[in-house]
Amino acid sequence: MPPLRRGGKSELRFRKGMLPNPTRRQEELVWWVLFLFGRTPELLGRTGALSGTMLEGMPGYAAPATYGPAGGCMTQQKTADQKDTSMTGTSGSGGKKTMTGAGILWECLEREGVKHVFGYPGGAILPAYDALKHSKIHHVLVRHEQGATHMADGYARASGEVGVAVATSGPGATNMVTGIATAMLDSSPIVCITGQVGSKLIGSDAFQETDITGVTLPITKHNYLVTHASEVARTVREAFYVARSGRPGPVLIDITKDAQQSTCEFDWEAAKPQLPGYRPDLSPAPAEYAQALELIHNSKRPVILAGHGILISGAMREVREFAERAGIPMAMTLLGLGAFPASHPLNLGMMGMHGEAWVNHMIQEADLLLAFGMRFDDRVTGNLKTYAPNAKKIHIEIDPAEINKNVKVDVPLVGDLREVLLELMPHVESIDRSEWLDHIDKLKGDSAVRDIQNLPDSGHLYAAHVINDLWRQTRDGKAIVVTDVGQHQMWEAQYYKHEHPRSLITSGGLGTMGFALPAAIGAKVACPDAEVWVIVGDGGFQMTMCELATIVQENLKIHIAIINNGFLGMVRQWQEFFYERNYAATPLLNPDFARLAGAYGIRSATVSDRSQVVPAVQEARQHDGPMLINFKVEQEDTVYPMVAAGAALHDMIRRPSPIVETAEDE
Ligand SMILES: Cc1cc2nc3c(=O)[nH]c(=O)nc-3n(C[C@H](O)[C@H](O)[C@H](O)COP(=O)(O)OP(=O)(O)OC[C@H]3O[C@@H](n4cnc5c(N)ncnc54)[C@H](O)[C@@H]3O)c2cc1C
Ligand SMILES: Cc1ncc(C[n+]2csc(CCOP(=O)(O)OP(=O)(O)O)c2C)c(N)n1
Ligand SMILES: [Mg+2]
Repeated sequence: MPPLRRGGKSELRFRKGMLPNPTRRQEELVWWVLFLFGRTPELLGRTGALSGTMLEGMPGYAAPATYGPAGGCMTQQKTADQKDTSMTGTSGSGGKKTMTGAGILWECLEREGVKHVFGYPGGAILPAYDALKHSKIHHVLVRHEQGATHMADGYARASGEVGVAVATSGPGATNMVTGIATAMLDSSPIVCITGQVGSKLIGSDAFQETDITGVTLPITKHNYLVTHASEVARTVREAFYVARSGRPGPVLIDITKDAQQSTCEFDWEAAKPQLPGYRPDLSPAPAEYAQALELIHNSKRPVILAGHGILISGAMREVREFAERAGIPMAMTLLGLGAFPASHPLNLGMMGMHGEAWVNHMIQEADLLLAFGMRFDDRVTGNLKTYAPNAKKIHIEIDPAEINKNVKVDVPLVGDLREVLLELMPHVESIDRSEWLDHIDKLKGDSAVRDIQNLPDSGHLYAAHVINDLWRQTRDGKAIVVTDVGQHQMWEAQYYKHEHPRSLITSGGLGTMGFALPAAIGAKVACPDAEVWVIVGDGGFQMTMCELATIVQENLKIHIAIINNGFLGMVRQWQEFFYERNYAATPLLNPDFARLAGAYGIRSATVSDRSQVVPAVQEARQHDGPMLINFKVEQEDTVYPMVAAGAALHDMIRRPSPIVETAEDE
């Protein structure tokens, strides 16, 4: 057996180390015992149900939920176990034939349902690239390996399927690190394949040798070093299984050059994943359901905290039914936006650092919080000591390592959200909560909130206006908006009303500048018929703008809105509030973005007046190709409200201007 590096180990270290929970400790002990005496039951930390075939028939195994595209635009990827094997080439599903490791790699990817990969070649991965000529898979040549990982990530978030990125060893592999960490923090299923130097050279500081499994140990759900062709098939099958099941996440497969070049007998059936210890069947105990129901029925001021797990679980319908039946209003995390229609009367908007003021107040006043597939990120809770002090907490979560990690909960329901809600639903009583809902309405009305239509522009162009106008223009369809990180990202969350699942793709946990442009390419490749908009800052755009060439090469109709404020705006805002306006290293000297686009053959426009916003957006939509719009917006504008780091959730910095509006901005 080749040496294996287990991401699971690091998860135990990082995730469980934070948990003073005795069951976590027991799990850790079990893990070490098994590690010493056999194969590691890795992934105890970032667990969740391993779906698929390998545990079927095992005593106590309950088939996990089918996580599908969950509102995505494609049909679910199917493994060869599920699909017609006639498409899989000469070997058939049960047949054996002698193949190179490189050939097996592409064959297995095809059998896993992969249609597109994003990659960049180099010496150690050349055998794989050579074998690509026999594959039906479409390879998208990127301009930087970070872009490949974000594209795979965008592909996964748009479609609900596994995205694949490929790179060579050494610098190719290390360039992937940011994209892998981005996917890890947001539970996005990607598989990254890297070439590695020949197995005999490992450890010799060979040309372009990097211990990429070591480097990515803490930022992958799992990773593998493959040193023999005979391990390729099993590893690829396991990697997909791990990436897409339970709590999704990135998996890296590092394959030595000789493993790609040498041959072995390929046997798909024999390569079935075998992962004892990876727990697919976590579900709450009946007593926990009963406790949860009691809390729900006794609550007078409940709030649902709706997170990304709704989209991952595909639980949109169940969440809606639950909220409507129980009459419970819903606050959204940034990554949950779109999981519940923005226009639904029970949808109150985003919570947290830049969430709606009334939403944060409601959370602080609530007597019950129901966390649905969200992980109480610090951007969401503010100071934990003062967080929702009067509320009991129910946490429905697939990863037990998230329970009690940040916020101590009264009732944990560990399992797939959709499955858990289906169990709960028949027992949920309809309760009149009009008093609580009326109170929230008042809170909303009395708040000094944004009414973007009334915000005077006095000849200036505000980012909020641009984004709100963009929403008005595109709301007729099901546009996918991919944002970068910064002020524009928060304004997008506030002023673009997401009605549909997977219509917002953004880097939340790692907050990776440079994410948007490549992630949008991935989304467009996954959903070729969708209207795809990039909303990106002038700073973040310059981090991955080389991928404009990829857009042109692939002939992708992607619309790019640069919110050009001449600053690293979000950092400038922190300097404004907390560093006495010392704008150290935040003003940007920018190129002429429109001319830059022109150099790539991309149509472009520059807009600095509000009256030009709608015509430019319309032109982009009508144009038969990509278009970049450089929106030159107000330079020193601020995102409100803001919960300062370490402040209580209700202690928000509010807009100082006298503009007092209503929440109605239609
Ligand atoms: C500049 C900036 C500002 C930000 N400000 C805000 C803000 O004001 N408000 C805000 O909300 N966010 C904000 N964020 C984002 C924030 O950092 C987090 O990324 C976000 O809050 C995480 O949302 P989440 O917990 O829903 O998603 P994730 O972090 O993706 O967590 C999803 C959870 O669901 C669980 N899960 C997955 N699958 C299932 C399943 N099938 N069943 C049950 N559970 C499942 C996972 O295990 C995980 O615990 C900001 C980010 C940036 C970069
Ligand atoms: C790769 C990376 N480096 C640094 C940061 C820290 N950071 C967060 S927001 C921000 C400014 C973003 O500027 P810009 O892209 O122009 O967007 P704006 O905030 O102006 O809308 C910076 C530097 C980050 N999130 N990611
Ligand atoms: Mg900027």
